[in-house]
Amino acid sequence: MSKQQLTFPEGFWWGSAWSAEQAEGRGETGKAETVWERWYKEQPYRFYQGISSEVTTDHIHRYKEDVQLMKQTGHNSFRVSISWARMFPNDGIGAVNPKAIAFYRDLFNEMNQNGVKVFANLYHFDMPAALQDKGGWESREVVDAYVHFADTCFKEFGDLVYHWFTFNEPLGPILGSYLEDFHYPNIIDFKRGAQAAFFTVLAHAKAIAAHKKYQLPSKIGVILNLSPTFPRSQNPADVKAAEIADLFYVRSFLDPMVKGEFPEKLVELLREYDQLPADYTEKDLAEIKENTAQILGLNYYEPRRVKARLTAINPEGPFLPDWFFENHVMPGRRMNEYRGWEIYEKGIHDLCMDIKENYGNIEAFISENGMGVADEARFMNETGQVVDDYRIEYIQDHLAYLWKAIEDGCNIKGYHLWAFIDCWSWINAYKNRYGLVSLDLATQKRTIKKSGEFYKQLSDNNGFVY
Ligand code: BGP
Repeated sequence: MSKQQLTFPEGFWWGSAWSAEQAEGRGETGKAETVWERWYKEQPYRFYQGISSEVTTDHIHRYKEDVQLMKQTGHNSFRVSISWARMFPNDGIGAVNPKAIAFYRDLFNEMNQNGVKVFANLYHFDMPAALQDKGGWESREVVDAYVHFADTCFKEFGDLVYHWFTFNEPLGPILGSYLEDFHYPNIIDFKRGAQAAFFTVLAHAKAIAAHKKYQLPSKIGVILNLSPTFPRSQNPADVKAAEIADLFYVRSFLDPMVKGEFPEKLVELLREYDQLPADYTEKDLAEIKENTAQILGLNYYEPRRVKARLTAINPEGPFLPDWFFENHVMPGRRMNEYRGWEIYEKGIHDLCMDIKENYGNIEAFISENGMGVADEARFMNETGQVVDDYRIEYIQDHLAYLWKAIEDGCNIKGYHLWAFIDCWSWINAYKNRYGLVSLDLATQKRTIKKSGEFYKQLSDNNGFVY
């Protein structure tokens, strides 16, 4: 096939993302303990090479240098998260921290002055530990504390932020905390997870209502991790398995947060197995219906492939979504061997088409997509630059399908890569490097990777030859 220039719509958002807990470091502003710091204290061995979130990319001290790096790698937009624990250092509630306000205002000003639009996310897995002790997302009191935090952010930073997001991947903490043991407090209990999920959706709606009050020019939405679901075959049992997996992992947050309604089939299924949350009111449902996302961030890494369950489950064991399906690995597919994820670039097109066809073609962008690689120093040349042609290829392959989605009428406004500079990641710490810029953890030296240079050209040309 002959090569062609793929040009994106004017004003397309080129950028990347990270989050407070993964990049800032503790700093001296004062900050409440987060669930990650708490968990690390209790079980440091759960974290790769015993590295905690306190040892990070030290963005809090180096943000001016980092904003210059954003510029040098072609960013016209960037997603940060605002740390709830830093804003409210007294256990996530009480008096707001003037030093935290000063830090974020400085950072956002610096970004704006350098042509980098601020995409601010309010929650990226970093619950203040004291609020987790009060029940975390299972507690209405914590929902109120979150809404107060959100309201404070709109008031303090509303003039500097381009777009707001209530949550990053709300499904993650529910899966990790209540079903799969990768997030504090590591409970296995679906029904409690359903309650926490319900209150997360309610918190999203209440934050949107608070944002409306300020009549800011920004939009507010949510960032969801959505893997298009595919059955192993067209056999009805496999198709049914895929439908159920899709309800649990895709529609569970997408429907209530974007359409204002929980999927009926999921509600019926949970009722049948007595797994519906106990605490919900008509007023909650009305608030959820009234306050939906105005913009949608799509995190896309891999497809979900499933088949009908072949092995029996233990009906005495805890209720889990995988009672209804088994994951399926399609033979012969390209994999990200470090993460165990299938690389399926067409999935980005499928996902965008789903949003176009089933969610009113709401304004959306790719808010995460990227390639984690272990021991990336292997790919350094003699000048110390990581020569990551594999990442450039990965980005191009996905962007070609994103471009096609736009051609097919999807309302896609931008692409943000995960991540900007190599940063700390939940239990994987610094195992898998994702950045456009590499980090020497010992010296904090940052070096633009080959992909960072590519990204600058991509953004300057608003496209690339493919
Ligand atoms: C997403 C999260 C990010 C980031 C990324 C990579 O789910 O929103 O915070 O961590 O995944 O994941 P990992 O670093 O575990 O490979």
